[in-house]
Amino acid sequence: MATITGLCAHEILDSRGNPTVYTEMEIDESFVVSAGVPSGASTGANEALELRDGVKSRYNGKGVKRAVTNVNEIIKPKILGKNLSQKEIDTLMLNLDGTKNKENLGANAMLSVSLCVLKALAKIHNKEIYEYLSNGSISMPIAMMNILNGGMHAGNGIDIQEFMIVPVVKSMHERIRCGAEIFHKLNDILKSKGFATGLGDEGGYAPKLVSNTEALDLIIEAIKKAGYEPGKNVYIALDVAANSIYDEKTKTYKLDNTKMTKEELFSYYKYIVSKYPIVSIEDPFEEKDLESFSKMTKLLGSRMLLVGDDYFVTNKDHLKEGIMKKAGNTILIKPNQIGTVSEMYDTITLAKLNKYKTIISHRSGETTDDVISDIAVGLNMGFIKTGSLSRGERIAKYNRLMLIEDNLTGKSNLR
Ligand code: 2PG
Ligand code: MG
Repeated sequence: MATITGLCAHEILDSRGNPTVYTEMEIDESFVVSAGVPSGASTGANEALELRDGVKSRYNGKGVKRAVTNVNEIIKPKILGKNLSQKEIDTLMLNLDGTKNKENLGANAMLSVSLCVLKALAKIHNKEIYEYLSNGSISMPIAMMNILNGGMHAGNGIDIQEFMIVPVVKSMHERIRCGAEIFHKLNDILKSKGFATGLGDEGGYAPKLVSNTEALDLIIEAIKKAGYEPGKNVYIALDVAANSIYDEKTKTYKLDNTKMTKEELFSYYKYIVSKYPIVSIEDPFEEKDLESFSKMTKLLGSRMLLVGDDYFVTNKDHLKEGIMKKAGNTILIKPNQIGTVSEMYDTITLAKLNKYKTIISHRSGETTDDVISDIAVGLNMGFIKTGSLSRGERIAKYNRLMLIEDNLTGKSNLR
């Protein structure tokens, strides 16, 4: 059995220039693995706590020195010399933390260690992470690529947070090629119409448009110009992230500068899914409104993915409630929403048992850590959402997927 012989956490920066946790773990004094933790902007109220220092004079309160110290001074002495076991190390940290929401240690501190354990386990088994995770069957995911950013990920006044293209072509390489070609055509179209081509947090364009349907029209145009067929080999997915357009006081949503009740918003969804090849909508209503989510699932669930992110926060108890209320048919899985790999597995297992589809997801603040690509393949997630076809931290995941596919198809022979 392998033993943990070293552990050291550091404060590094994420893709938005905010501090995050990066941890290195040594096994048997012979090799070191490392993991970087991502960070969200549009977070669900029930996500596990991301511990930040709150010292205004340092990184505007966003420092993670306390989380780093928790790894180096609290977790480290307890796990040095311990056997390398995902369940045992995760349970040890959960007990050490002792809270429901990881408030003491911080989910960022815990996840950095938990991911190191996963990576080290793959290594001692002499396997790639996706191989280690697989129970025999392996599949490349369908990617949802966020080529036009709005909401809290861009300052362009577009309400819907993510406009994603979903290429459904044969291989991972072809899906990524298709995404990149459409992304570049969108650039040409935006330029020719006089729009800015600056990027949002997830690497998609962030033009100032008059409406959300204008964004959809531009994407359809880009798909066609790139030589693909909307609704045939390329579809559209949306993350409305409805929490961020919801006003608790008036119980209304703001879309295209109009206040809408939940019923009006539902009608808007019915209209856009009848007009555009939309195959997936994430977080269509604010996270407490499971009832509207259920209604929408009843009406549209047989023809499209209805994805719970802020509703479920990768947490099996929240997913259970969704299952009971028949709310959604798909769960977004973000490792840092829950904080340990073991709990993430449990949630994925519960989802699969109940025939919910699963999408592994990046966060809007990312590092170059590409472990979610291995998780997508090894656990047969079906789908991955990892941003646009630009910015190193997003591309790292796509590149890893292409290399995995090359491994799987025997195209990785060095000699
Ligand atoms: C989301 C995510 C990732 P954030 O809402 O699905 O795209 O955004 O990381 O800001 O929560
Ligand atoms: Mg979301």
